[in-house]
This record gives sequence, structure tokens and C-alpha cells, in this order.
Amino acid sequence: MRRLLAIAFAIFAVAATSLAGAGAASAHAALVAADPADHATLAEPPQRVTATFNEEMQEAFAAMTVVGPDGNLWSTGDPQVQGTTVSVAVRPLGAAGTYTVNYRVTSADGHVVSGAWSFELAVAGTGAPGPAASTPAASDDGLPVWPFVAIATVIVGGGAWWAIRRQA
Ligand SMILES: [Cu+2]
Repeated sequence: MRRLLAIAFAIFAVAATSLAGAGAASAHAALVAADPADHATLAEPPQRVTATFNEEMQEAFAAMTVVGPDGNLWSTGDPQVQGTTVSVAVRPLGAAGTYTVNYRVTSADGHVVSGAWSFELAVAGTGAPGPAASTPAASDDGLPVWPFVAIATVIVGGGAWWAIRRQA
């Protein structure tokens, strides 16, 4: 019985350690710079918007849009990921007002970073908008914990069952 307890405890310790590791790894990438800067007032529209993060981003699954004061999409094409920067091209802008940049990117360690910033266009341009922007999807920040708990439970339970079977 002592040996069974020792085995069960060892398995539990391993599972607990991996859970703690999953928690510690959740320090997410963060936005460190935006171009145009957050709350900047621009007389001339930018041709691109760029976000710089504190770690490398994955080229897959990057999303970045620019939504104008009219609720339409003013970004065009796919976002480009280059190391720590993510950018998207912008159409010639239209109405003066607030343009919001929304981003959702995956860092090299697999965590999703999402957020937004905005800038003001002071002088109206002559550009035409793209389609109406859809409501951004609810952000799920990183991985849920429950699969780790479920896996740990299966490991501990399976280990205990195996240990009991061996004892019998
Ligand atoms: Cu992370």
C-alpha cells in the first residue's frame, strides 16, 4: 500500500508540475509600439498601419483590420507578419474622424494576443471604403485550462488504476 501511495503521489506531483508550468508560460506577448501612434491626429492618411510586439509573431492566423468612423473596413489585403511586427495596407482614407485598428495575432509560443488602438484623421481624404466591418469575434485570451486539468486527471486516475492492478 505504501508503494501504491508513493506511485500515486509521484504521478500527481508530475501532473501538478506540468499544470504549474502551463500557468507560468501564460506571460503573453504585448504590443510595444503602434504606427500611427494610439490617439495620434493625422493630417495625412497612413498607407499602412503597423503594430510592434515584444516577441516574434506567427505568420499564420494573423488578423488586422482598420475600421473607419463610418463602420466600414478601410484596411485592404492580408496582414503581413515580419518578426515582431504585424502590418496591413490601408486604402486611401475617406471621412475625417476616428479610425480603429483591431488586431488578433498568435505569438511564437502559441498564445493569442488581441487588442485595438485608434487614430484620428483630421483632414478628410477622397478614398472609398471597403465593405462594412463585421463585429469582431469575442477574444479568448490564450488557451483554456480545462484540457490540462482533464489530461492530468486521466494521467493520475490511469496511474492509480495501473498501480492497483499491479498490486492485485
Ligand atoms: Cu505567451
